[in-house]
Amino acid sequence: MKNKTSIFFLAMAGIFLLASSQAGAEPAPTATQITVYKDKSCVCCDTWVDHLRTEGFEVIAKNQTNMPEIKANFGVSRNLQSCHTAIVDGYVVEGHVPAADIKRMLREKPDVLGLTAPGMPQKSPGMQPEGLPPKDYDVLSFDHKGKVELFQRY
Ligand SMILES: [Cu+2]
Repeated sequence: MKNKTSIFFLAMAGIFLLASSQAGAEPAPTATQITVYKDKSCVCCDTWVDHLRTEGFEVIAKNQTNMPEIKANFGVSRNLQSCHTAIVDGYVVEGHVPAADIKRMLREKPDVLGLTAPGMPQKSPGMQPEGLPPKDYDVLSFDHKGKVELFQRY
């Protein structure tokens, strides 16, 4: 009789431990997927991809030979262009836009085509060592009608 009781309590303790460990385990957050189109020889594009991965994005990098065509198809006009062009959740991200701005856009869901950092800002993620703060450039939003607005000033 004594033996049966202790087995019962051991089993109960086991169930309790199992239940509490499951309650404490939070589901792993799913990483936001972003597809980056870039030229194979673009080094700063690869460094920007690394920046996105460091910031928790799941990056699908695709080497292309027709970047001007891709930019045109996504509605990135000439004056807004940079090196790589990315697509995340239906938005376009052109050039060295910091991950923080992409996350903010995905949170706020503005009515725009996307974000761009035109040209090749020297003090931007992908252009300077990872972890240094972005500086001396603007991230712009743009829509399909050609309306361009300041999204973030660095
Ligand atoms: Cu670049």
